Amino acid sequence: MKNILITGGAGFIGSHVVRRFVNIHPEYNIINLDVLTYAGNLANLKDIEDKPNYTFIKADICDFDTVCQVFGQHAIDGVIHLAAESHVDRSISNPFSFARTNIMGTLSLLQAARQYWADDMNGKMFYHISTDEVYGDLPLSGGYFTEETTYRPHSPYSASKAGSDHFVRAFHTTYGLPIIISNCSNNYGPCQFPEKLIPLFINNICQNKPLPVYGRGENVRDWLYVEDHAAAIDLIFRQGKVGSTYNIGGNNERSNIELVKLLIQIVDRLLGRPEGSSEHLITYVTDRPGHDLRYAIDSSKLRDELGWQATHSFEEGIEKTIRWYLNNPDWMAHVTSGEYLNYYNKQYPGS
Ligand code: NAD
Ligand code: TDX
Repeated sequence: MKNILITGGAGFIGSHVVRRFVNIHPEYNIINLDVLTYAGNLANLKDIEDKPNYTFIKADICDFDTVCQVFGQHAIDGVIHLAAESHVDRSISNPFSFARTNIMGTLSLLQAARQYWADDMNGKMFYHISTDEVYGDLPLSGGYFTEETTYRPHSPYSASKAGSDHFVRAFHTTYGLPIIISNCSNNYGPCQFPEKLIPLFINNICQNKPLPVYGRGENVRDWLYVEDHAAAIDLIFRQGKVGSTYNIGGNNERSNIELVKLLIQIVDRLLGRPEGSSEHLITYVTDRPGHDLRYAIDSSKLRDELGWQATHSFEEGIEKTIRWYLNNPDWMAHVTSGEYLNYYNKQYPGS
């Protein structure tokens, strides 16, 4: 039985990763360590919280002493590190919290792993979940990020993720820590905090609120269904080559305005409104400073080495996602009211 520490497991991607590991890997004890910021929500994991191979710990990855205690008490064999400040707009208004959590928090986990595994690194693994935004951006005319693309982060968020990636690689080179990094494109799916484009706009369309499209909506993102990302993480964690980087992408580029019109079309249809009637909600607003123009991922290394491929088409994934938000109005209401924070802070008092 191996003991796997998953950080940030109460967040969007983390909750899908935790559920997948708890349900399909009974050979692992999953320890979910999350401080429950505004983005962490244990309601995302209600269905698995009583499983015998699952433990939740409310703690801050920056709290080095507590992280060391967790390594010792739970005899951690592997780490899948997702805890982070993840929203680009927040990083523009408050870069300090991004440097603290994403860089110092990652360093705290690396240092604990290095100390705890010092006598025997065999079979151990420190896996950092990172983003394609570390590579900067691409022109609309073409090109793809590969694992060899030079780092050129533009936002405080991507700079902090680039910094954490560099620390992870430095611990491999300097101390021999067994590490893997994956850099993924934009995820979408159930349980994403409604500050990100897709859940924010689905909610606003339902409520007849304006849809704030930055600039002219020409920026392009490569969208991947979150369960396909979780499946890639599972494969890379178990079969990836130590010291390697893997790019993960959806091979599914859309301009923001194209995506917003598709969301409107589907939500209108599902709500019984004339399709496209909510387009009047589109409101062009001042662009995000330093807004990356286009992301596109070449994930052929992951496909060729480990046989991964996405199983959800965009049409299937986006309809499934929209139906989930429409069928879970209580989740959205609680998240937007902040009620869940009060509830879970009572259950798990602490920092
Ligand atoms: P999220 O914001 O939904 O969740 C982050 C989680 O981390 C939350 O549960 C939060 O409580 C926890 N957390 C934050 N600070 C913490 C701290 N100091 N100590 C312990 N826990 C803390 O993020 P997400 O979108 O699920 O992203 C997860 C990871 O994947 C991040 O590392 C992000 O950079 C990366 N990533 C995200 C995307 C995407 O499209 N969302 C794409 C590529 C990579
Ligand atoms: O209100 C909005 N209006 C708008 O036009 C919001 C919230 C976003 N946008 C644009 C900005 C981006 O071009 O939509 C696109 C997607 O925006 P976000 O959902 O904020 O995602 P992005 O900035 O691309 O970053 C995401 O993908 C990579 C995640 O938040 C990161 O954590 C991940 O690393």
